[in-house]
Amino acid sequence: MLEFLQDKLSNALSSLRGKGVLTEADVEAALRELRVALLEADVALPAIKQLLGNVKAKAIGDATLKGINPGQQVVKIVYDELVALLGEETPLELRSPQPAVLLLCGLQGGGKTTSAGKLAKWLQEKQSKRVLLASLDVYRPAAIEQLQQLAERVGCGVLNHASTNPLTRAKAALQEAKGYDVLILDTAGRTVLDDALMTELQAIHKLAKPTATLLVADAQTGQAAVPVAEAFKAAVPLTGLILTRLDGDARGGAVLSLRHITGVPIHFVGVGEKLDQLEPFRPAGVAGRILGQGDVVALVEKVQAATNQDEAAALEKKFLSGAGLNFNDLKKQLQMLNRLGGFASMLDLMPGMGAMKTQLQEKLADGQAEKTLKRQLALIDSMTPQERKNPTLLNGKRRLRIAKGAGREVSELNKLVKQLDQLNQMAKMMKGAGGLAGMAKLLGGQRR
Ligand SMILES: Nc1nc2c(ncn2[C@@H]2O[C@H](COP(=O)(O)OP(=O)(O)OP(=O)(O)O)[C@@H](O)[C@H]2O)c(=O)[nH]1
Ligand SMILES: [Mg+2]
Repeated sequence: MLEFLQDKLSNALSSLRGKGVLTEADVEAALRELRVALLEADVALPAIKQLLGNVKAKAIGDATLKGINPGQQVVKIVYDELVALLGEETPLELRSPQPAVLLLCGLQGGGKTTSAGKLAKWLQEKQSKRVLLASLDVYRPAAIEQLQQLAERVGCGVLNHASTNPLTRAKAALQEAKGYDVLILDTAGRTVLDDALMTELQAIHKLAKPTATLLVADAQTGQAAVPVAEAFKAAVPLTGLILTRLDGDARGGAVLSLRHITGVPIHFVGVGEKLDQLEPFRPAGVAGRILGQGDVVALVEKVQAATNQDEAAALEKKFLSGAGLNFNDLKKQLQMLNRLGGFASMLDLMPGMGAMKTQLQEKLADGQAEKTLKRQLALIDSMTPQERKNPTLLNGKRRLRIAKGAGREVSELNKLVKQLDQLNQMAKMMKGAGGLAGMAKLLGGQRR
């Protein structure tokens, strides 16, 4: 589902994600591409404006995190804004005097009746609710039978009443629903311009006093769904949305537009004709799917959570100055790596690291890297403050004591000392060569 949006947005951002240095012009260009992509996906203009306005402000205003490049950071900003546009995850609220009444409304063929059946199944299976389905559609031939058949397949209750007056049927349904947890009212399809049917919907609403009034909208209609939703919202107090046909070749515009424009949450999405093809709407998951850059988003989140950016900046500055790092510095670096879960999980997340990972797999297997990290930290902890500050103090005797204190072999400590030496040699070399970019790369963070 949503492949169209995914293709477009991925393309728009692909030029950014590898960029180590990002100018304002790069951001502008990416935003232009995003705008075209969103328009092509049939997202409504107000929603596009909101999204891009926020992305721009943040992309230009945010300081770059160490450990990721600016392009990756912009991808994360777009992701966050997509999530914001899609709204909070809002489960359908059923708390009410029994039974909770769900009123489904929407355009002809939008998927109301199918969704009523799917919802009944979902409520019954996932929430152990006793559900009664009632069709108030007395206009379309066989509409009542359609719901009856669905109820049989789900194994839930269904209104059995001969009246052909929607309000009489609604009354009967409310009566019959007394032994149930949830009553789902399926209404007749309508075209927005049909005043008579809108008036009828209002009368049903007044009578049934529903716990939730849900608009069932076809995602394939793109931003045409927007005025429809507005018209329904003007007629009855909508509380939520069910978006259907997200499985088809829907360009996805409705998904991004409707929440923003109606101000009511999307509770469920229909992803197929089958009865179990209804999913609770998860904004974060959908944003990830639309963007198709889950790896980058996860990486940025991990780095944000694990690294102390001030500490990282100070370390980098010291490294670049050629002042020489000591064991305190190394410890900080190792701790950051440790918090990131070591190299193994970092490699999983780094774009383009797949090949390297296979090579390193043996080394990294069984959390070996994490274990090594912890041992190295133990060795550093076993040093005196003077030793940590001044690595040249580490003669044979001291090394023996430190290794013993940490319960490790001297050879492991020797390796660690060598590692620090190499780091410092590299700093000197780089300083001489003036290879700032290469050096920054070694630290894992690229600079503007
Ligand atoms: N692919 C797909 N088809 C769906 C989905 N939801 C509904 N449909 C199909 O859409 C068609 C119309 O669905 P209905 O549930 O009858 O629509 P309705 O809103 O009740 O229509 P009216 O009662 O005529 O207003 C049916 O063929 C359904 O199988 C969905 O999520 N995905
Ligand atoms: Mg129907």
